[in-house]
Amino acid sequence: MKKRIIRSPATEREDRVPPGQRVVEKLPVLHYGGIPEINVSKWTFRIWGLVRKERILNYEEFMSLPMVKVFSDVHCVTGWSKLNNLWEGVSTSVIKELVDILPEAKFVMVHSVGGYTTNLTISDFFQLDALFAVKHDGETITPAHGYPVRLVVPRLYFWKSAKWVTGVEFMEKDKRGFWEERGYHNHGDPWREERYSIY
Ligand SMILES: Nc1nc2c(c(=O)[nH]1)N[C@H]1C(S)=C(S)[C@@H](COP(=O)(O)O)O[C@H]1N2
Ligand SMILES: [Mo]
Repeated sequence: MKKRIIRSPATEREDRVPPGQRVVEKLPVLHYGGIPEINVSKWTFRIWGLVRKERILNYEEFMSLPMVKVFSDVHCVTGWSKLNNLWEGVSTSVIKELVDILPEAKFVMVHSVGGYTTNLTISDFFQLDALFAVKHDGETITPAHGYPVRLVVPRLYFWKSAKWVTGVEFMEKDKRGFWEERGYHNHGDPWREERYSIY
C-alpha cells in the first residue's frame, strides 16, 4: 500500500511564514559542535524513564518499525525557514506501542550523541506530525542532518528537532534541554515567536 502523507497543519495556511522569518531555498546545516560519525552497527535507540520496562532497539529493529511520511515546514529560531520538506520515518506515536508509559509521565527529554538534549511536553511529542525521520526528500538523512535518526517536530522551532537521536526519556517534571538551558524559550512555538526566555 502506498503511504499516505501526513500534512503538518501549518502547511495548509495561506501565510506559511511565521513572523520574523525569511524563506531559504535549501535546508541549511546548523548545530552545536561537530558532526558525529555514527556506526549503525553500534547505534541504539533507548526508551527509558517513566516506563514500565525500558526498551533498547538496535538499528535493524528500529528500521523495521512502521514508517510514515510527513510534509512540513521548518523554522529555525535564528530566522530562516525552509518550506516543503518531506520526511519519512517512525511516528512518535509508535513509541506508545513499544513501552508502557506510566501515567506520571508528563514530559520527554530527547537525547542525542554528544549530549545534546531537548525537552518537550508529552502532548507536543505525540503530535501526529512528529516523527523520528530517517529520510528527507526521499534520500537517507545525511550525517550533517542527523543520520541515522533525527527527530522532527514541525510545530516548534527547529532546535527541538534533535539530530543523531539516541533515545527518549519520559519524565514527571519538566527539565530544560541544551538550548533551553542557554536562553532559548522552553516551548518554542514559531507562530507566537517563542524564541528566547526572559528569565
Ligand atoms: N544533536 C543536535 N541536534 C540539533 C542541533 C544540535 O546542535 N545538535 N541543532 C538544532 C538546531 S538549532 C537546528 S536549526 C536544526 C538544524 O537542522 P539541519 O542542520 O538539519 O538544518 O537542528 C537542531 N538539532
Ligand atoms: Mo536552529
